[in-house]
Amino acid sequence: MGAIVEARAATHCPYCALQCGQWVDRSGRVDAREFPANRGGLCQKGWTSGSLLAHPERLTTPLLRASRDAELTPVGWDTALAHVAQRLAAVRAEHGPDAVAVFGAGGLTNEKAYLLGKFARVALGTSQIDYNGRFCMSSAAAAGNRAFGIDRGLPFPVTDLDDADVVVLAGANVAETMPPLMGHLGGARLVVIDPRRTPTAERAIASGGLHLQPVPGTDLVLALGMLHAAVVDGHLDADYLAERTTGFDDAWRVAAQWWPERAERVCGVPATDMRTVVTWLAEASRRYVLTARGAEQHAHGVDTVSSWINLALALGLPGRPGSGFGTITGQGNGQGGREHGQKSDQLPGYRPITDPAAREHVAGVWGVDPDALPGPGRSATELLAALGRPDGPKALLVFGSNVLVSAPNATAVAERLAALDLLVVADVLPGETAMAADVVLPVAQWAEEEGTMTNLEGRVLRRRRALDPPSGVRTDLEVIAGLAAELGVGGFPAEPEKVFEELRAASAGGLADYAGISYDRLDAGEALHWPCPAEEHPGTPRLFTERFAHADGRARLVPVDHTPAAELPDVEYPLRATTGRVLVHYQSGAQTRRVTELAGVVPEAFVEVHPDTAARAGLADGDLARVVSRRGTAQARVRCVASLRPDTVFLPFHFGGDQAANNLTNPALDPISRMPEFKVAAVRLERP
Ligand SMILES: Nc1nc2c(c(=O)[nH]1)N[C@H]1C(S)=C(S)[C@@H](COP(=O)(O)OP(=O)(O)OC[C@H]3O[C@@H](n4cnc5c(=O)[nH]c(N)nc54)[C@H](O)[C@@H]3O)O[C@H]1N2
Ligand SMILES: Nc1nc2c(c(=O)[nH]1)N[C@H]1C(S)=C(S)[C@@H](COP(=O)(O)OP(=O)(O)OC[C@H]3O[C@@H](n4cnc5c(=O)[nH]c(N)nc54)[C@H](O)[C@@H]3O)O[C@H]1N2
Ligand code: SF4
Ligand SMILES: [Mo]
Repeated sequence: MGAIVEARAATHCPYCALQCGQWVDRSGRVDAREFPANRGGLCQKGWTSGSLLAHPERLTTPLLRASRDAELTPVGWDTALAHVAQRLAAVRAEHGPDAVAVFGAGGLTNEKAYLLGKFARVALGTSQIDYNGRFCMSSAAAAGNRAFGIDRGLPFPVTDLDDADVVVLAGANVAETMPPLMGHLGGARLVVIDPRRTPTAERAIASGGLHLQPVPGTDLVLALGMLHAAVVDGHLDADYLAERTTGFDDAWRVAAQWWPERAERVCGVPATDMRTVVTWLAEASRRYVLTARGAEQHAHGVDTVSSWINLALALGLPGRPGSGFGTITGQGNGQGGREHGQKSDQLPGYRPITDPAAREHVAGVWGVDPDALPGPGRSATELLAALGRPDGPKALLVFGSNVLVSAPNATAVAERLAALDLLVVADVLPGETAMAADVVLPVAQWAEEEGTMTNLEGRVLRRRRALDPPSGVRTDLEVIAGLAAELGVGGFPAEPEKVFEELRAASAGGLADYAGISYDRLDAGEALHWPCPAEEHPGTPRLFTERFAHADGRARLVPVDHTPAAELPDVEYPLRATTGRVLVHYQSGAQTRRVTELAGVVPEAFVEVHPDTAARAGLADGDLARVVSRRGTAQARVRCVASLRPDTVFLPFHFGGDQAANNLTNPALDPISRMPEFKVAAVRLERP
């Protein structure tokens, strides 16, 4: 590795998709950096991220377990990589290429996501690769593709929101999940749709807006009721619908049956509130509808997002300057991570793996025969469920995900991991999944490596190295390249810029076209949003201003109807559990549970319960409770919350083991996106 020249590096936060600007100096000290997305702000996670660089629990040497029951012991890199390559080759020789599986992540840089996808298809020859974005953005992505012909979370710069008059947030708790984003919403009347009175909902009330509190899993009906109100109260934008869309009549045939009072009976939101919000949206000049995981992580998440898009289209929002529809991407590279081929059905540039022209283009860049590229594989949840089964993968490589904590039905996932012949995890810290592995590969963190990330507005950003990784640690790219070399396969560079150059070529002509983006342009300070097909192209900050990405240039309304959650409350499991996030923890908590300042604020799992509901279960505020579903049990400290719906409880999913919310969750999948239903499971409360 070369010497670090600058005293501090201009980079971005390791965590969420807002990708706030950071300075990191040679000793790993983090400071806030002025950047449009965060305007010089950081949240508590960003401020404390530097403490993980020299953390005492940092993984600094490969670990290997000689057999399934043996302890993990330190080994050298040569031994570790040779062992993995030899075991992978043996599994493949015995069971075929699809017996080796790869699991990636939306936190990986574009370069890593790209190289991992190529590694799976070319070096391993397996179709079995998917990633944690299936748990995150896949429903929003599928609905965006269906309506607009392209999937870019925000099709406009995040700073466009600064001038908004009205913003509807469906299932987004941005005050906790992207605090600096609230700075862009300061001038708007906010409407927050969330079963809980979150800090974001409080802000909505303070802004003169509304907090709508639907039953978890019923947003689709709420949006249908609002579309009905839009039509009946004369708010349709008929000119826009005629010029820029198709499908309104079919969508209306469904919505016609959902007058607000009828919708209210299913979703619990007062019909008058539906009408009020529609009037606000229709009468304001600058207005946005944004969705996040609360509306999307359902077994009918794609249709639910479509219902919000239908409403936005009926009111003429998408593609109109100063207005729009968007979905708030979650992970640091959640956007880029879903474009470059680590998804089971996809090749770089957001190309479908089943499209012969796409296969030919990418195979050309990779120097392989298109017929040698595998077809689509299993989606994340299905992949995990197949591990160790007779027709399923026998070996799994994980990069950047802590599936033992974050995947649905976590107890069953633990059984599947235990049934593998070989589990390899590349991680920075000893998270739950890493500690269950046969081989642990210690990798560099964000401030120790170069690369690119694509933030929630489709802007490509440079991640820059501020300091060298601890000795004994390699970058993910070096690990992937090293494994390919051990397997005897060439064509896997480890230098980020070289990988990016290849990615540019592979993405050229695809929907997510990066061909015109280069490290030089980014380092010169250009703000490049994809698509950017040529070096002379300025990038595309705003999509849809002239046309949508379907062949006819029009957006599509899709007729979607109410479908109940996959699991409904009954006598045995009378409550709806929903899950999500708190400000101080990130995802599976592998990182933030190790940051003292953060772990001190929320040290253990909790369950938010309405006081009456708690009393009925014989529980009081501060008691330890057992939350029980058909899949398993989670221990959590009771937090009585009077503003919560009495039929609903909420648990954060940031804790593992006995405290894992995912012991409860239902792996029911959306039929299109294959996203699991994280946001609704039937549970009961017990005293321990
Ligand atoms: N602090 C923190 N910030 C993060 C992350 C983190 O782990 N911690 N993760 C990042 C990532 S990857 C993501 S994906 C984003 C997620 O960002 P958000 O989507 O804002 O986060 P969640 O807490 O998952 O869900 C948002 C809200 O949905 C509500 N909800 C539950 N069920 C329903 C429902 O049926 N309908 C509606 N309308 N709402 C419902 C929940 O009560 C919750 O308040 O956050 C990113 N930022
Ligand atoms: N019940 C419930 N479950 C959920 C959700 C929910 O709302 N409710 N949300 C889902 C969503 S939206 C998401 S995005 C997932 C996220 O859940 P996970 O996929 O588990 O994501 P993280 O916790 O971010 O896991 C990242 C792991 O990778 C490591 N890591 C960090 N950076 C790097 C790197 O550069 N390289 C490598 N190799 N490793 C790295 C971290 O130390 C950590 O162990 O959880 C999903 N699970
Ligand atoms: S909002 Fe997201 S990107 Fe910004 S500091 Fe917090 S975690 Fe990091
Ligand atoms: Mo996510």
